[in-house]
Amino acid sequence: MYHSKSILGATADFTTDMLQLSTSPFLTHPKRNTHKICFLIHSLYKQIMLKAMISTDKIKEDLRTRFIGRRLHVYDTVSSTNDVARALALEGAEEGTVIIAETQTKGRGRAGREWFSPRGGLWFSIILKPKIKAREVSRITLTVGVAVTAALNRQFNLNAEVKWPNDVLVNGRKVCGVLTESVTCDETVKMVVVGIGLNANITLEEFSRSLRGSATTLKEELKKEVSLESLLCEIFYRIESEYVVFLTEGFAQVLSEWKALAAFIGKHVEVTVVGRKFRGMAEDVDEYGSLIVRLSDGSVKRVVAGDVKVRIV
Ligand code: BT5
Repeated sequence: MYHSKSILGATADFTTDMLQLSTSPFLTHPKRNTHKICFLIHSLYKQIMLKAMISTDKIKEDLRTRFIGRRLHVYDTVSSTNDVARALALEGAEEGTVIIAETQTKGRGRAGREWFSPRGGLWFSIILKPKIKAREVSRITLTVGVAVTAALNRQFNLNAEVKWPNDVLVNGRKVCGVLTESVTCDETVKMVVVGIGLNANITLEEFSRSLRGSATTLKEELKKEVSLESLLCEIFYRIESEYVVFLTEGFAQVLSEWKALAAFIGKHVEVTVVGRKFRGMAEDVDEYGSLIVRLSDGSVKRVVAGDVKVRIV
């Protein structure tokens, strides 16, 4: 079943804009030509707006999954798709329900960091209800990282890599971030919301100066725009496949796929945990998704994903 709230929302927004425009002094100019020009501007604006919308119909045509994306809520603007997903999940939304927004006003990363979410990107959250323990939640982040990376490499022939704990990189720059949030009870997971932010049809000039050095976009890497709908379908398909493997066969296979795509295993890294830094060799990622770092004195530190930053030095 598909919901098209956003399409209606966008149409409503557009109508409002038109009404606002048509009450402007410019539009009420007596000369006919002015009216014609305004009409043309409106038509053009309408075409641009409709082109920019993510089409639920196109997604429906391409979808190859059993449950991820079968229920879809597409919005024009929300604060954060993770918040909408969480609210829907608490109201009983089914596993696999996806919430997509064209833009987010309060997109966030881990530890409340800001996530830049302009039009042209893919900002979406998936509701999952895995029967796993709370300590396994970081496995979901790694599973989704593998799936998004594989989708990018397959669709665009890129050399995307995963970076612990929640990034996907292209040419060493962040193209995607994953934010996994869960509701647990007595160490058992009740539901997980996986938020995925993927810089698709955005130019780097749109980013702040500070982000320009570390981020990239598909448009920048491929020198063209991509179909958001077919990319979404590929990602849904990959996430569902990896997720089912994780739940039915165990995490080992997904973890070995993750390691094969990992950007910095075997490299010297600087790790910042809640503001405190240390350096060492990123040796491995264990079965619970913790990073194993060997320090210069030979001892080993196990770093749990959380408010952690890692950079290659
Ligand atoms: C993440 O956090 O990378 C997780 C991002 C998840 C975003 C999605 S969008 C849909 C859903 N709804 C949400 O509200 N969130 C999810 P973290 O590892 O903490 O990285 C955050 C850092 O990435 C920021 O502090 C910036 O330095 C950087 N950043 C912000 N926006 C970015 C962007 N669009 N592309 C690349 N880097 C960005």
